[in-house]
Amino acid sequence: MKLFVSGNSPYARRARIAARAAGLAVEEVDASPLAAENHFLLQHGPGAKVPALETDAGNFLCETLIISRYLNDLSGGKLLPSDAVAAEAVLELEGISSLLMDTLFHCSYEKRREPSEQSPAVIEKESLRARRCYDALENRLAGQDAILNLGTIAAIASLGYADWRHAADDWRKGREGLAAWADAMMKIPAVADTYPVF
Ligand SMILES: N[C@@H](CCC(=O)N[C@@H](CS)C(=O)NCC(=O)O)C(=O)O
Repeated sequence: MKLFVSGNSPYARRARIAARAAGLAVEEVDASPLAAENHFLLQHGPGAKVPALETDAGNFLCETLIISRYLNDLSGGKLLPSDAVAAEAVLELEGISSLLMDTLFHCSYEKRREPSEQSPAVIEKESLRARRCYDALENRLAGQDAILNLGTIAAIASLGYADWRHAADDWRKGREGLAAWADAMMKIPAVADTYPVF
C-alpha cells in the first residue's frame, strides 16, 4: 500500500499515525508541493489532496475518515475498542476532533488570504467553534491514558496543528488536563515522529 502525504499536513498525519498504530506495511510517498499544476495525484482521482491511499488491489482512497477506517478494518480492528459502547465513545471523540481540524484548517486558510479578501465574521465564528472543541477535548481527555485509537489520533493531530498554525489560541491555557494528556501522547514514537516541523 502507498500512502500519499505531505510534511505538515494534519490530515495526512492522522493516516500516518493510524498506519503505524495498526502495524501495517504502508509506504509513505511525499506528494508535495500540493499546489503544483497538473499534480500527479490527479491521475488517480479528482481531489489531489492528502492523505490518499493506494490499496494493494490498486484502488485509490481519499478522505481521512475513510482511510483511517479502512486501516482499522485491515488491521482487524486495532484502532477501535471491541466493546460497542466503548467504540461509540471513540467515534464521538474522532468526530469532535475532525470538526476541530476542519475548523482550524478553514480559519487558517482564511487568515492567510489577502487582507482585503478575509472575512472577520468567518474568522470569529470558526475561532469560537475551535474554542468549544478544545473545551470538549479537555472534558473527554483530561486524566485519560495515552493510547492510540481513531479518536485519540484525530485529537492529537488536531492539537499539533493548533500548535503550528494557531499558537495564539494557547489551547493549553486553562486546560491543564488536556495539556498533560497531549504531553503523554507525545511520548509515543508514532506521535512524536510525525509532529509538524515549524
Ligand atoms: N477532507 C479532506 C481534507 C484533506 C486536505 O485538505 N488536505 C490538504 C493538506 S492538509 C490538501 O491536500 N490540500 C491540497 C489542496 O487543497 O489542493 C480529508 O479529510 O482528508
